[in-house]
Amino acid sequence: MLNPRRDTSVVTIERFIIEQEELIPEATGALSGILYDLALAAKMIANKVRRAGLADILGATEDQNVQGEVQQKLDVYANETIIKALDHGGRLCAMGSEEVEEFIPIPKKFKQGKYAILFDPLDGSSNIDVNIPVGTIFSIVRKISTGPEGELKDLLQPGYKQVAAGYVLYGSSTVLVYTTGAGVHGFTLDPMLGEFLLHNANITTPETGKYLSVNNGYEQLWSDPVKNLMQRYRGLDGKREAMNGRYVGSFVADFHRNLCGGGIFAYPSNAKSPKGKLRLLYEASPMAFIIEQAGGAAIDGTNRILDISPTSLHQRTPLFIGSKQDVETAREFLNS
Ligand code: AFP
Repeated sequence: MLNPRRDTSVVTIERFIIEQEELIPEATGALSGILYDLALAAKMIANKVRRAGLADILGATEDQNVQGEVQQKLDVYANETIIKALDHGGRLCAMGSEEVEEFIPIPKKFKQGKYAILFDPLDGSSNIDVNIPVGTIFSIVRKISTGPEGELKDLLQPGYKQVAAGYVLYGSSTVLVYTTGAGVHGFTLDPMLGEFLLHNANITTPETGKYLSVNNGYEQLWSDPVKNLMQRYRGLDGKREAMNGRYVGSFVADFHRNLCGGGIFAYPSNAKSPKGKLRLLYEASPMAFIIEQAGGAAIDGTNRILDISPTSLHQRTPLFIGSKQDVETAREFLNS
């Protein structure tokens, strides 16, 4: 059967966002405006990433980010591009970036808006120099503070409060996937047109899948329940067929593959990193919103990621995210 959107029409992200907005009578267009601005920033970053080997933009800067990690030049470019694309539209009251320690206020010269945004400008950036896909992740919440300007508490909200979340994968093509709580929709950037075109409306993820994405290098640091869980996924306890190991080391790339093909991405706690590595607000929470909208699940081992109330901007969380049954297996092993 023909899919009317895919086969008989060309739907740009702008058109799709407008059509989605029209379904909500009270919508003011502010959220749509933020999504357009993000799509523009994504095109600019994609353009830079594509030219990474040509221009003088590979390699590290002299600085470290808030996580103590060396900042790549493209990290800095992506961070500044997103801030500049979003700060002046009158739609946001605050921003938080994985690359910036403190909360980022909206400059006083611009109007304050009713939303706040958190983003990881270039996730997986240690992979850039070797031409491996990287991504951008974003999460949008409503302003909850009552003063005229945004406050930290606007950013420190549990994931179930998100009104939109998405990611951009700068891979063999540039793909933008987002949800506003009404399904998960995927767009591919046509580089000739400079437009994101709808390629997959209402993406769903399989109930169980074949891909296992985990860094086995930490095995000796894992707890026994985590080791036993991985034995199960690898089919070594004879209770399931072995999953295929796939680990890029760019969360967005691993997540996107598993969203489409099914399976699980795991970054458990280990003896050296009791909270794992991934950041709750910049990585886990937005992807948890997306995976749940696609029919999957995300937990920290015990708790639903979307129910965790953050206490700081850069807090980390262990993460098990992907197909519902595969995440349920993690819950069983880690709580028995
Ligand atoms: P970078 O942005 O520093 O490359 O970190 C990427 C990341 O946060 C996430 O994208 C990966 O899944 C994860 O780290 C990889 O971490 P390990 O190297 O510890 O497996």
